[in-house]
Amino acid sequence: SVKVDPNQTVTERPLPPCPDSPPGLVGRLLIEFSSPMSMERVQRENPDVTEGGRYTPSDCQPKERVAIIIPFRHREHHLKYWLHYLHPILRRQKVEYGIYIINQFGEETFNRAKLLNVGFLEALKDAEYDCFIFSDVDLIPMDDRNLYHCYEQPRHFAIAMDKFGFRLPYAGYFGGVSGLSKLQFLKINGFPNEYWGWGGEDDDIYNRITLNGMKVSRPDIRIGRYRMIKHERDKHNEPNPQRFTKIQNTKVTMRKDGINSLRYQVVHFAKYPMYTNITVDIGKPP
Ligand code: UDH
Ligand code: NGS
Repeated sequence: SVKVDPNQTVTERPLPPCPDSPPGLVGRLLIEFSSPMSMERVQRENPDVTEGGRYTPSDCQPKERVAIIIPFRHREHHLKYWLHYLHPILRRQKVEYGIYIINQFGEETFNRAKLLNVGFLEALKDAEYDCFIFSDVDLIPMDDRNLYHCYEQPRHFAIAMDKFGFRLPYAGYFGGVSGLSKLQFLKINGFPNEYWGWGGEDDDIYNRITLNGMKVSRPDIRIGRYRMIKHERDKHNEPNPQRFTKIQNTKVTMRKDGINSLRYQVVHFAKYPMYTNITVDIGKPP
């Protein structure tokens, strides 16, 4: 806040730290995907979000800077809803954040975990982030008390999804929405780059976490609720037949496959009003 002295010199007052439980939260939210959505409306309703989808609370000083990384290809319809719901939630949570869409270039087999690794590095080139939240584009939290920041241990946010009857499908599930601090992420050498197609990459990340002596933290089951936007199976993201054997080998592969072996090329980088879009060529399966 800026205060003008009687002698006309301008002095900066430090903002108070943001509270651990932001007072403006509303709790359970009504989430639906039947009313049409447009980017113009999202923009109109979020005037305090700045270019590239960045936001900083104006009345308090957040403890950390959060990069939200979304793996993406051909899901424009989902992205509009995601931005429509998440910008106001994150604002109420008093998060300082930036939104990064990591768009896989071309039509080769999709690779979610590799895109997330790219998001980690590219976000760090853009600003000094301390915390990384990795979210599928079709998952919307149903309760704003599910706070999008980092924790003492790697966090699994999407624990009670509608498609699983609002329960965790299995004890080691780490899919959908997860968050790691910069240090936690580097400790596990980031995510695997070698899971092409659907499945298993989230289980590999879970293995990396536990093999490195960490433990997944989760919100209360009544709070970690999510709605998934229903959709058909994507093209070029078929179930990966190698996934079952790969997740048996995390202990040996994690040292050489990860953020230390990541190779990619940025094809296009653009800051739009509601998000930053990074189109990347991540190659194809061997
Ligand atoms: N993603 C894309 N484009 C794709 C594939 C995946 O953007 O072509 C992203 C997107 O953020 C998605 C995430 O990667 O939310 C995970 O994709 P997924 O296909 O692994 O998971 P999802 O649960 O679908 O969205 C699983 C198959 C659904 C079959 C449904 C049949 N009823
Ligand atoms: C497991 C997959 C995970 C996946 C989870 C939920 O079986 O990658 O199902 O899938 N692991 C393997 O295939 C090894 S879902 O019901 O969302 O399609 O996240």
